[in-house]
Amino acid sequence: NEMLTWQRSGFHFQPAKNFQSDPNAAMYYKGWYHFFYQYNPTGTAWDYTISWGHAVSRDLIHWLHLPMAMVPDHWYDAKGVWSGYSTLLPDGRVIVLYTGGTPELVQVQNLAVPADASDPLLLKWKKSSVNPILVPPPGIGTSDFRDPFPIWYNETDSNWHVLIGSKDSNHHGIVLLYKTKDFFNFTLLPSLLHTSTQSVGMFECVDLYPVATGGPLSNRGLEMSVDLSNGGIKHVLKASMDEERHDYYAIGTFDLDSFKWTPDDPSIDVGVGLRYDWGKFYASKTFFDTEKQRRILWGYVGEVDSKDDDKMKGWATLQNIPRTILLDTKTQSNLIIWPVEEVEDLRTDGNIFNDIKIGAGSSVQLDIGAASQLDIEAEFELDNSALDGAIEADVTYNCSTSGGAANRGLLGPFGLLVLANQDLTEQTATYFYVSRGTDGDLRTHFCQDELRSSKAGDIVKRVVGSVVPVLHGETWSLRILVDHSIIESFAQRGRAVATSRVYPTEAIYNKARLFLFNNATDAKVTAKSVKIWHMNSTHNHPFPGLESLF
Ligand code: DQQ
Repeated sequence: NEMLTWQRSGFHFQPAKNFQSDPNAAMYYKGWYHFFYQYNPTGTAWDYTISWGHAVSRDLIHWLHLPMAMVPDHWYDAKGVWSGYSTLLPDGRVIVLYTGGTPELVQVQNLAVPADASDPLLLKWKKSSVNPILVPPPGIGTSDFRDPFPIWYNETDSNWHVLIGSKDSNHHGIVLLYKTKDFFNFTLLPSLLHTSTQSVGMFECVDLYPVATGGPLSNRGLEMSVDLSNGGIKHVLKASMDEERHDYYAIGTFDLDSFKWTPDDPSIDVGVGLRYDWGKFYASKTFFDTEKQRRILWGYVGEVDSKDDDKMKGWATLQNIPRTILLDTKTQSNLIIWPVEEVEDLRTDGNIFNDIKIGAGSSVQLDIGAASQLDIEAEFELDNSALDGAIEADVTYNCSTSGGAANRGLLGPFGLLVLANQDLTEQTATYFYVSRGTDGDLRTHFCQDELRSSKAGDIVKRVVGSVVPVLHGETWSLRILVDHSIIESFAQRGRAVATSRVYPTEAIYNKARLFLFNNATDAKVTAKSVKIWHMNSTHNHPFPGLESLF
């Protein structure tokens, strides 16, 4: 039916059909960005036929879907070619390490290389004859040993280093570290890279990478091999919590001598503190883009509708628009996560609105025509008199327990209603909620309210979000990518992110609308500027000449 058809994305990464999940590996190789991901060729949900899907792009936005890179075809991956990572070795070779499920469901690590390294499309992959190269070590559960990542070379001891996530007997997430010179003989280091301070369970899809705290390097991504001796470098450790299903990161220090990573603040360790994304986003990975010297993050954005609906659609889950990652040099305590600049090439038909006053308790429709594929940048100001006066006794606001955008405070909520129908009975609200404590300090929450996003049943709807730093003199800013059933929102130029999957029943096709809203009881809110672009679709852009290859 047309409601389900409408849900397919216009410009997000999406194979023609079936189920996709974890981004497995990405790299720039001989002129192409390669993307590998968990793909089920036989159905719209995860099962043991899980394989590696593969696509290439010139710009990280327009994709050419290629045949699967790897499928379960050996005993050591009979129950699935699970997640892993590709590494571009300094000599130009490419290797892939991945987890295989054995017939007994033991998780083992395997090695694969391109069958023909001169092929820029890397169409064929060869699994190593010595697989599996790693089996679970004593004391580690046979189904708690997966997702090798990243692999980097350490010149001081001429070894490759591989991280693998697991959990210990106290239910703490742990990161094992192996060294190898030949990807055949491995040494497990006696100490762990990290043990989570809290009992958060298995660490899936571990990632570790450097970021610069200031100076010229802080505007670009860094490779694992960056020289640490001059200081000014921190390391981000990230893991996916397989019970809670969220991706957490923490900023800390990586000591190359002891091979230990220590969080700056143990109370916001991996698993309890910062998230890449407060909405739906999982199993993410970064890669270093050698072409543009940036670190890029990808995660998959699962469905929150029913498995039956997925079957009817014939597909399930999306990948986010790839995001660049930098350390926030102003706060030093969070990352800046922002859609890659290439997505802006899809912008067309720009609309700019300036200085729109939104009275307390009102909404303003932005007349832009059909609003299913948009890129929005909005900046808000609060009236000074309201800001000076308002003291909110209750500063315990929390997006997820707040009741959402319908719940009024002195200085919020205010923001945008996307994928809304005309009478606003269907809408997703992306908003700020500002409060001033008795200490005089302002606190800003950035939330996305899915509670009214669809009139359909059998959908998980939440209010997601977190506190976001708004520094002195800054306006409140939102960037929102709207693409049919996915909404990716960025507050304060990427200090906090929230992604939602939504399934409107009325706010679809040319009935999808866009509004500004202010539901504060007191504050006058001005939308200083709102820029809106309609976004082109990407799925009908084959690379001339190449389609015929397959
Ligand atoms: N998905 C993969 C695992 C990984 C999990 C299997 C995370 O390797 O731990 O599809 O979503």
